[in-house]
Amino acid sequence: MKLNITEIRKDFPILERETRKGVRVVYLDSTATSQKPLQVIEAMNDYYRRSNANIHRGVHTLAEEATSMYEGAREKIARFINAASAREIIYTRNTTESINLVAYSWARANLKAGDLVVLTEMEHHSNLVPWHMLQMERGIELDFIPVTQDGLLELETYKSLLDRRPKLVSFTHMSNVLGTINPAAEIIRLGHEAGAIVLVDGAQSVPHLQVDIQALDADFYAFSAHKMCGPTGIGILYGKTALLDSMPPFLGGGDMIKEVKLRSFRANTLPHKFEAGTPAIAEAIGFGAAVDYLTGIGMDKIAAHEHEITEYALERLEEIPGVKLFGPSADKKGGVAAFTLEGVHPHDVAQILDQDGIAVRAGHHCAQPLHEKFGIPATSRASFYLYNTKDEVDILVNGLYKVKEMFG
Ligand code: 7TS
Repeated sequence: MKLNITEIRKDFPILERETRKGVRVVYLDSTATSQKPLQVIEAMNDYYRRSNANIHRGVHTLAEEATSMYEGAREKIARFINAASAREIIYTRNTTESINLVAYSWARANLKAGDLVVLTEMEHHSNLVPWHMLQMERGIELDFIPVTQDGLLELETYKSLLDRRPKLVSFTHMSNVLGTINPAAEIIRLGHEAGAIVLVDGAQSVPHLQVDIQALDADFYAFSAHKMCGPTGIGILYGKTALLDSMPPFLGGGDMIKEVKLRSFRANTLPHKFEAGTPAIAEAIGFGAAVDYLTGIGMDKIAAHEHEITEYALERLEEIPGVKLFGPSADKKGGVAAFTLEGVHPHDVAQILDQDGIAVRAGHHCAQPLHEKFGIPATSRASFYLYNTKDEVDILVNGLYKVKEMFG
């Protein structure tokens, strides 16, 4: 069964928007953030209209309702990634904060000078800078799984890095530039065999692939709602119960405590231990609605649709003289097409496409070291989600021919 794209597009009112008179938006930037369906927008509105109250602290009806909606969303998210328990689902602000939580809490309690952390050359800055900061503070060592010219990880080099017994391996499940879907289960298994804890940056994978966290056996897994039809301002850190239990709190304040004395405190149980202060309640509820929405459609169908669009897009883009694509072939990647157009700066490409309503991103996409590896400062990037169509790919391709004409 295929996706019913006409029906799906009706759920996203923004896709009808004109960016200028007579020019409808062609949104090809879901890797940066996805659009939001009415079901999510309305769930958040309903909460503010009917049930708004602070959570975990009131006995009145509204507070109980808000708490149950907030915790209900956590249960949905736990089921969505097949976590063993909702206690393993920590609300954060986004993937970036989730990774920082691991760096500040787990890593500062467990890593000392000289300890090795293995990352990859295709990481988003969110999975680089927290480790740079720890390197400066603690003197930990960093090393990197190299990326091949085809945009794949060099697993043989990974195996030799593991001989050095890293304490932590942290890698992206899917690259936000190359689109590469990394063999996460294998990377995790090998990491565990070498005695490492493994953290996965799932910002691009959870929105597009069926992720089964227990089958993957990741120790930590980070993702953001806003890339999967949910609101901004909320993300998840998944962690195995035993690990999270053993970790010191991250931020201190209300809600994360069991008891406070003038000179001491006792931390709350999971997951509240890591959720200090009034959280993003409406956003959590919106996140739950996003998970319902994606589940209702079916992650397998979404992945199949994206694959079809990506295959078509790569084929069509390749036909354009002067276009150079980055990353592996469609069978090894998700819905991302990063490219350069000979003789035209990626920013100019994006700006000219914008005149026809086509939204693509240009720049280093927060993966500067990866661009450096390929010897370029920037790329233009089109990315696809469940609501994109082949017609939109055609509009992009026509737009690129126009760019070429303008630049002679
Ligand atoms: N990790 C990966 C692989 C990402 O693609 C992103 C965001 C992040 C981490 C950070 O997510 P955040 O929700 O904490 O901001 N990637 C992009 C992008 O490709 N364009 O804009 C944001």
